[in-house]
Amino acid sequence: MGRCAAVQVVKIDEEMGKCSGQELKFFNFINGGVAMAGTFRFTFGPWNIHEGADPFGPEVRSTISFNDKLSLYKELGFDGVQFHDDDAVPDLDSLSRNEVIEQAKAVRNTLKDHGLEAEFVAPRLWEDPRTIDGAYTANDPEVRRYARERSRLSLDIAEALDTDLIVLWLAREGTYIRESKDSKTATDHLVEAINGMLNANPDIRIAIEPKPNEPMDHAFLPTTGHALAIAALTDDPDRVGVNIESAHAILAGMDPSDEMGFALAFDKLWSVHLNDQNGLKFDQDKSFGSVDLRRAFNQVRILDRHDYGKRGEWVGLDVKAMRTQKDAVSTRHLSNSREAFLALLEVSRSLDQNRIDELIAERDYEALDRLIIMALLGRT
Ligand code: XUL
Ligand code: MN
Repeated sequence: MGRCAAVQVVKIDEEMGKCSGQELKFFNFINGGVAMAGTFRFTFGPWNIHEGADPFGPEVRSTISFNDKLSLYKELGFDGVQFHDDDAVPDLDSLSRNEVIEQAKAVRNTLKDHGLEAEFVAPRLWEDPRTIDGAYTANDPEVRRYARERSRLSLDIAEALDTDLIVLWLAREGTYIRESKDSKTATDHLVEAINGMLNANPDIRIAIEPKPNEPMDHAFLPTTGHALAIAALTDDPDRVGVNIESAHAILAGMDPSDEMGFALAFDKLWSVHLNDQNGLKFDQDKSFGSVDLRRAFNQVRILDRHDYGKRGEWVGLDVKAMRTQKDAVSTRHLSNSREAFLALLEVSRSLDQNRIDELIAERDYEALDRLIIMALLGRT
């Protein structure tokens, strides 16, 4: 990309930041397809705008109500909302099934008022005192029953919100010490729980979000491979796929773009949680591209090259603002992550694929390496 082209891209990105959805498609059309970002639609969850508490200190920013958060989505460039079950229906354990459905329908109407759609609903099975030792894989059968019942309410909420996608982040399905649970039995319990959901509603799809650790020492489904393998054991494997989070893949020692490519080969990449992670430590949920731009570039590139989004898949973010961020600028991590995605998309689409193919044929990977680095630096 020459200097003028780089300037043009910056201008386009500035303009694109003000549009979304249809507007972007039109924008791309009148710009001769230069930006070509219209096929990607972005989501985040209300938990991604937060008060900044960490395990060692209290909240540092004031709370923004759910409705106020919804009114921020469009101006940040987002068209869709990710939900935990109780983001949509707070205190759902104390409500009847009909009350849960009614409240979820009211949320759907609010979404419509804001011009937003729901991407998925994820049962939050890790906060209730009953699930201290796991939910679907708890040793106590009463706890397993509670987890399965609560999950079925998530299906009702998803239906009321007009989405067919359930995300399962299996937070406490693992062990602190190896001897506390039997991993063969735990896998059977997970299959049983997933089957319960698949059979309760023939229209829903389940995307497992693998993560190797945190809060558990060892999780039972740590990688994309585990998630896709367990799908094959269920009553309807075609309805079980994955949501791949960049940071979770990195924590498992995997390259996120390779995990995505693997899931794409199975037609099972139904959602992504883009973010970044600085090595093997706590799950950081840093802004997309903030640690390793090339790793972020390769995620964008694999998604774009294989038409992710063309069948309605959303580009989801799961990013946290730094604790140091003041109230007035506490949503910048969201717009910055989206902007980084679009800028990397632009870099990827500007590459000379014939030249790349030649270098691959010549096996001159040093030259290919340079070509990618220079493109990321805005130099050709
Ligand atoms: C946890 C995590 C969750 C899920 C949604 O690490 O990523 O936010 O994405 O339940
Ligand atoms: Mn996530």
